Order: sequence, then C-alpha cells, then structure tokens
Amino acid sequence: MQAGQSTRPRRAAQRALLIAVAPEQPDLSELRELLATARVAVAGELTQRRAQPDPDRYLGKGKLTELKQAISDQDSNLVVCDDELLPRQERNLEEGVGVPVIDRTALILDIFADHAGSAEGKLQVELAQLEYNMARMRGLWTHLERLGGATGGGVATRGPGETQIETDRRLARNRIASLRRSLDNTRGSREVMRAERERAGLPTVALAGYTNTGKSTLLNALTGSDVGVRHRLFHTLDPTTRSFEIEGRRYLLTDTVGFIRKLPHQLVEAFGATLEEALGADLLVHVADASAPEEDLHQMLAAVEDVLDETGTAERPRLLALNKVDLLDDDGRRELGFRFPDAVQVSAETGEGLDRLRGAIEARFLDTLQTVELLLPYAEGGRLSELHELAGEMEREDTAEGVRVRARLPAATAARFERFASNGASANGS
Ligand SMILES: Nc1nc2c(ncn2[C@@H]2O[C@H](COP(=O)(O)OP(=O)(O)OP(=O)(O)O)[C@@H](O)[C@H]2O)c(=O)[nH]1
Ligand SMILES: [Mg+2]
Repeated sequence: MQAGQSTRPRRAAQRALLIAVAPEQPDLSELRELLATARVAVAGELTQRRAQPDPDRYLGKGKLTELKQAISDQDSNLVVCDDELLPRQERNLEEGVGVPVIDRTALILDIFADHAGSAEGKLQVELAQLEYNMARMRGLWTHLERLGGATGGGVATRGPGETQIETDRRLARNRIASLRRSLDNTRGSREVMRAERERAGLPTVALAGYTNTGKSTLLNALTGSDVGVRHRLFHTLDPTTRSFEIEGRRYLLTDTVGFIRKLPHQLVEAFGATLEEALGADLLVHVADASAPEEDLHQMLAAVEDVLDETGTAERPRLLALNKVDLLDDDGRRELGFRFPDAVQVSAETGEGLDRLRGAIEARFLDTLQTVELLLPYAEGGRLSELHELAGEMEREDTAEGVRVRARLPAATAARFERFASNGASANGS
C-alpha cells in the first residue's frame, strides 16, 4: 500500500501546529475556529512574513528547522497549513518534519464530510474529496478500500502491469464518474421540486453569507422554524426552504451552506447545482456578522462576493443584512450605519430589526408587482384563497356574479389569473 496509507492519528489525540506564510503578519484565528469545529487541539503556531511561500517547501529553510523544533517542544503530531499546498510542498514538508501535514482545503473537506447529513450532501463531499485526492493520491487507497463493494476495490482488481498508483487513479476515476451519475439523478428530483415551487408562484428569497453569521438563526426567526443552529463552521450543508408572510403575502425563504475565505474550489464545484438553485432566488439576502472587527467584516463580505461571482449569481437583486447587532453599542451601530447606509441592521437572536428587514424585502418585491382586477365566480372559492396567499392584502367586493378583487401580483402569477380579468385586460399596470 505504497499509495499513502493515512498516517493521521485519531482525532482526539491530534495536537496541531499551525503554519502560515503571508506578506502581512498572518492571522490564524479563523484556522483555529476550523480546528475547533474539527475537534482538533492546537499546540501552537508558527508564521512567516514573506512575499510568496517557498515553491518547494512552503516555508523557508530556516523556518522549517524552527518548525521541527517547535513540533518536538510542543509535543505536536500534526501540522496544519492555512493555505492549500501544492502536492510537492506537502510531501517535502512531511519529509522535513516527520509528522503528517494537512492543508486548509483538506481540513475544510474533512469538516464537510463530518457534517454532511443528506445522501446528496454526502455524494457532493465525496466527489470534492476525490477530486482533491486525485492530485495527490494521498489517503486515496484507504478511502476506496473503505467503500468496499462500491468500486469492487482491493488489490485483486489491479490489472496486469499496473502500478499501484495507476490502479488507484483508475479506481478514483471510476468512482468519480459514478458519483457524477448519482448526483445527476438526485438533481432530477430536485428539479421536480423546483418546478412545483414555481407553479406555486411564491416570491423566493435566499439567505447567503459567510459561515456562522446567523443565517439559520435568521431563517428560524423569520419563519418560526426550528432548523439547527450552532456555533461551529459549516453547520448547515443542505438547503432548507420554509415559507413566511409579510403583510399577508407568502414568501419562500431558503437557507443554504455558508462560505469562507479560500473556499476549496472542489467544493464550490461539487455544490454548484445546490448553490445555483438556492441562490437563483428572486432576492438574495446577504447575511453578515456585524460584530466582526472592521477588517474581518470587509474580508468576509468580499469572500462572499467572490463565491457569488463563481456561482454566477452575483447579478441577483441583493439586500445586505448586518446580523448580531445586539453585540454592538450605540456608537458601533451608528458607525456601521455610515459605512453601510443601505444595509438593514438586525439581531436574529433578539428579534431587533426584523420588522425593518421584512419591510425591506417587501419593498423590493412591491416594485415588481402588477395591479389586477378580477372577477372570481363563487364556484371558484379555491382560487380565491390561492390568490389571497399570493397577494396578501387585497380589496374585495361581493357582487351578484362573484367576488370582485383588486390585488397586486407578480407578473408571472398575474398571467395565471388572466381568464378572470374583469376589465378586459389581464393587468392594467400599477
Ligand atoms: N449574539 C448573537 N448571536 C447570534 C445571532 N444570530 C446567530 N447567532 C449565533 O451565531 C452562531 C451561528 O448561528 P447559525 O444560525 O448556526 O449561523 P449560520 O450562518 O447558519 O452558520 P453555518 O450554517 O455554520 O454556516 C450561533 O451560535 C448563534 O446562536 C445574533 O443575532 N446575535
Ligand atoms: Mg446554518
């Protein structure tokens, strides 16, 4: 099993030494959060200010010696790098220090694997992990072996004249192809659900934002639901949709996976379809953590914009919600107001500002509505209550022929009620 049997000790016994290279003094607080989420203890850190990481060893030669010393001083058995390493850098580092080295990408993939709950989520994470491992063949052997029957893996499957690494690559490629097929199938059933939602004609809103900013808490606060909330990174992986009302009109709200700086591109790709669908909503509410220090907030906002760009959703109508304002004093809030005059300040925890947020969401949609005048025969009572859900407040008058209604509807929905138009036209503008 020369193809890299995993040498990583069991989690609970892991004591990590963190390393990072950057032109400015690296800040490892986020890496520490990731490790806390992965339940790995931190033994210490070693950072280096340098324009570029060393192409072969990531760290400079002198730093590498220091790292070796630190590992033995701090009694650590794992090195975790804040950047994604080139396979060559990773190998050389491992040889240089004599303990396993993992990078930020592997760590994030590991956390995703741990948090994945749904069948689709598991397939997506496995695909991302395999893509990542393909480049380094690290731990791949054990990975495929664990899958057992799924690939018919094992030494016996080695073709004549194939080296172990070739066998591994072939198995990995087969598995990747089979994962892609399974994902295509689950995608099909998701499209059916989406089509149903579209038929319902309700306006859709999606929460997007950095991980741990309170998206799920906000979904709960707005919709009275009880989806899982926790102080850990990437708690939510599967999108959840719930409905809620503003002024009697129903909306659909979707909560989805959070983002992070240097989000592994393998994950963005694997979760692409989920993200596209979730973020394809009529309106995106970008949820940010107002209590983060100015520079961090700035970086987190930029990281989210990057992922939105990557998923092709950057052009969607957008609203910025600055959450956790309960942690700020009056000065802090005022300052934030100056910096982000168009944002809504909220606290999903205390409920503060939620009415303003509802108002802002409603205002975005009201602009796009059409006024329709309809005459619904009494026999069509079902359509009337349907209309009520879509339109919220509406004027109604009972007449001999049926119920006369004046309501404001999204254009697509207005078309569905066309045959009840009482003024000869389906809509008369607003
Ligand atoms: N003080 C304060 N804490 C909040 C607020 N909203 C959420 N939190 C806390 O922030 C943490 C993360 O909340 P979640 O709702 O799980 O955040 P998320 O954005 O869904 O996180 P992921 O799913 O992991 O990306 C939890 O510990 C919440 O209790 C808020 O308005 N104020
Ligand atoms: Mg969440």
